[in-house]
Amino acid sequence: MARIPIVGELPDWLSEAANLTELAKGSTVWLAVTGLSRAGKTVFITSLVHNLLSALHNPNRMPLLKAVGEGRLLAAQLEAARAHTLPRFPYAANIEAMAGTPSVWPEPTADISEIGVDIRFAPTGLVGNLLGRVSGHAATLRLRIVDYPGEWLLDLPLLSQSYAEWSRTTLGLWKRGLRANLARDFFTFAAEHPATETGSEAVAKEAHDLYRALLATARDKHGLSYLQPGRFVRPGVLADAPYLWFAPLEVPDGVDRFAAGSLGALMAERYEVYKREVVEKFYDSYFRNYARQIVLVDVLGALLAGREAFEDTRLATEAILQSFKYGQHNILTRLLGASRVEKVLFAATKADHIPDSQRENMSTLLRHMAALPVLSARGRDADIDVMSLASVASTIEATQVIDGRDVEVVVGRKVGAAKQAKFLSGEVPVRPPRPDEWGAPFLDVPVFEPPLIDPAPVDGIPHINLDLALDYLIGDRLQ
Ligand SMILES: Nc1nc2c(ncn2[C@@H]2O[C@H](COP(=O)(O)OP(=O)(O)O)[C@@H](O)[C@H]2O)c(=O)[nH]1
Ligand SMILES: [Mg+2]
Repeated sequence: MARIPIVGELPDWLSEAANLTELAKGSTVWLAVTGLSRAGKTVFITSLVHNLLSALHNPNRMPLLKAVGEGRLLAAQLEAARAHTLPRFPYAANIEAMAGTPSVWPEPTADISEIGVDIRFAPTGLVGNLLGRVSGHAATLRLRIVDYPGEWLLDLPLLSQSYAEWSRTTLGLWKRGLRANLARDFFTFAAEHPATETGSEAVAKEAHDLYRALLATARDKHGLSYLQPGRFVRPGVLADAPYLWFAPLEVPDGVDRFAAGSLGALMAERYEVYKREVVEKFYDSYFRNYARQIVLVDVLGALLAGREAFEDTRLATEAILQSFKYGQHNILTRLLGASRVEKVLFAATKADHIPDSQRENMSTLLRHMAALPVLSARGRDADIDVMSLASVASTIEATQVIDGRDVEVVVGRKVGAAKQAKFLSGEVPVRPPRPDEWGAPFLDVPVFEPPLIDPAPVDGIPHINLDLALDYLIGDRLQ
């Protein structure tokens, strides 16, 4: 008779599974994909799904996902459409766009969406032996992938700030550097409307419109990204609910309450509704399920956009990191209770823009941008790792002789260009550059046309490290 293995040898998730029959029927893992707009979420999910669906036909696409590399993948198919609570991620339309002639990048999307892939696989070793008795050796993992705007995570600090505190912090930031220039009109308005004046719907709405226009300009024209509240930038389905009609006001130090009927009181009331109805609800209804998350960061884009934009991306990345830290008296711990994010990968995207030798630099830079831990931290916080990847490799590597030296370049076709060209990237810095080191742009980052793609899930899409990323995120669930 076979000996019953000790429970200590089982992977964590299995000891939590109800029983083996349950496991054979399938378990579910949520993978949330987030990042600031244009970081590459849509392209990442589209390529990931396409490569998973293609992996059976072309295992060479995803060898570093161990279930594929070890030949244990048995099937992967899109989950049948059912009554989803979230809008469905437009995978088919995106693939069609990228496989067209000319090939185009998918349309940007602004709201949360999801898509499911059912993965059938042969489990390894111990689990496989146990499972073999109930199911003939196959297990199913349902991977539910969710795309949500990283901007929403920038709202976490609001939960521990009163309206007065938030106003002071926010306007303090807008008084510095480039931001001060952009915010001039808003400050003129704020000076004319102290928090103590009689509350007026019209003034509140005007303040809101001005502030929201300021956020849009900062993002679209200057590449800034540390912008709060997140829903003013990425409203999703909320669009223009009246409780959103608030904005920060000049609130003197020491003041925390406002007289009934004042403009400050009206703003504070809406701010509190926003926190409760939008921010808390997002964490409570959605975020708590997302045990595995990947945060995409366009490190190269931020470097190119210059010092202030880079510093803003750094601030935003650091703020996003806070959603994965669970201190003892942390607001998030109170909100989420026992549900915890287990693994987070911070990934520098679009690594196909630079030669292989620079990619390590790019992940190191990302690590330093947000003081990300060097090793995954065991314990209270989520396990965190950092890497660089390209969801859709749109270039190939080559060398070019310059001044008698071999220099690595990438070869690709810029969108709209007639033919391919070689691109030299220069050295990616491993630390955020010092203020005096900015000046000439570090890198010349073009928008490359995606490669030729077969819309049928057979050949897959060339990528860099997509399989490695997925193995880090869900590999333990495919053992
Ligand atoms: N070369 C290259 N470009 C990419 C890659 N991923 C994203 N991009 C570019 O970045 C743009 C924004 O990506 P998208 O996924 O729409 O960003 P989202 O706003 O985070 O969903 C795309 O239209 C592409 O031009 C990649 O892996 N390689
Ligand atoms: Mg998108």
